[in-house]
Amino acid sequence: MAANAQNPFITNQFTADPSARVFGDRVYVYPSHDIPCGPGRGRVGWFCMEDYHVFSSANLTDWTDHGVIVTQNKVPWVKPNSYSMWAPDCVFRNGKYYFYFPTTPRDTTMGKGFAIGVAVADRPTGPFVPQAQPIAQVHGIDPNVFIDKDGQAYLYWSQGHIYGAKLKENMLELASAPQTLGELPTKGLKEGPYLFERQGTYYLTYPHVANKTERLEYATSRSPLGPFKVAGVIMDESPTGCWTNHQSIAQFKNQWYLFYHHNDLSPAFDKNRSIRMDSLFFRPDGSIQKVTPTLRGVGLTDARQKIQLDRYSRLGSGASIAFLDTLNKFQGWKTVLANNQSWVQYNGVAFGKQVLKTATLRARATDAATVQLQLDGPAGPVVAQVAVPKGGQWREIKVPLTAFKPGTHALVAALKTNTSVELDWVKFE
Ligand code: FUB
Repeated sequence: MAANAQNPFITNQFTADPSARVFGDRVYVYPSHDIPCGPGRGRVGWFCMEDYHVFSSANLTDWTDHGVIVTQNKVPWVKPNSYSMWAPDCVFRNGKYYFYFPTTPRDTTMGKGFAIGVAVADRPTGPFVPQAQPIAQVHGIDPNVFIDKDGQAYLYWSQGHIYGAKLKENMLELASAPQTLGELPTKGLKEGPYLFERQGTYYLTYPHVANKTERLEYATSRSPLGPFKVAGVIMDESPTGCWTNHQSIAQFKNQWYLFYHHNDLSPAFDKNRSIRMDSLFFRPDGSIQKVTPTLRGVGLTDARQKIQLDRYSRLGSGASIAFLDTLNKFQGWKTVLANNQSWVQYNGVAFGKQVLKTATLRARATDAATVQLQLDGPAGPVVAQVAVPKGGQWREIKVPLTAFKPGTHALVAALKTNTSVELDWVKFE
């Protein structure tokens, strides 16, 4: 499968809490939409979310933003300007799409905290029509809906514990009393339930604070409401301290994927997050192999596209990553090579069979620099040599390829002069 969803894979806005669903031949991702708080908009230092977008892709490479599907002040029961549209989910049943979202109700007699609402649409991208009232008897956040093979639907949510209940056929009301899903860790916050079934095993996945910040864990059962047995860790805590993580797991074209989030575009404030995806694998006994987060993401990158080296697979000594524009982080990143030992490697570049003749590198250097493009690792064959002129401006420098090797290769950009250089992207034609 050819795909190159580098991480984070949505970079036009902040996104979090991705719920990925396969509807037909596309993957739809329903995330939360973080925005910076401001005067009269949310609470300083906290989550601020006023609406939801949906994104979709047929190849995990090209993502379409379908725009806003639900917004706080158009939901009749929501407290106006509460900016608390937290982690959602969406499922398909009997020709309709049901979008579940937690937020703050206007009616305080419902109790403190969050309620969970539903909006219904004929298409996965909406228009979604919100119900007049939230789901009765449900207080909490992070709704997740699972429909079992026998057609019974279940709603899961969190509020200190993780809860589950059967849903009625109408998908709008509970069909059984909420039940606490026990046998999960009792110490440390648990939230964000996401349940799926594979080969008769029900996997309940959830973020849990086992130490300082959330890591992704899972428990398994032979039935949707348990009893569950804690089974392991899917992803360790963020190495850079992003306090939350939030997952969904989906199979698309015979490959399983973990969707999660990190604060890539807002390293100094972890309530402005960005969604990511990486491949996920099961061991023969059904257990989940721990996923190491990557910048490279999933699938192959076509050599003719702009290859964003800063979403690297490996970095040599003296190589580092920085924002292209620290005042507008949505512009993305650059790779900085500091000396003649520095290199960056980007795996999974699909060169195809048709001979490519040139490489174009977007780069800049204060003093003249020479960059070699190599295949298959820092000791691999050189396919192009790029002279980056001095001057410090960004330039797109096109050079002939000295060799062409068909197929899929790791691409390396290595600095060969003792001057520093900054690289944005490279592409082949
Ligand atoms: O996005 C707001 C909250 O942060 C979610 O509801 C939690 O799961 C955590 O990711």
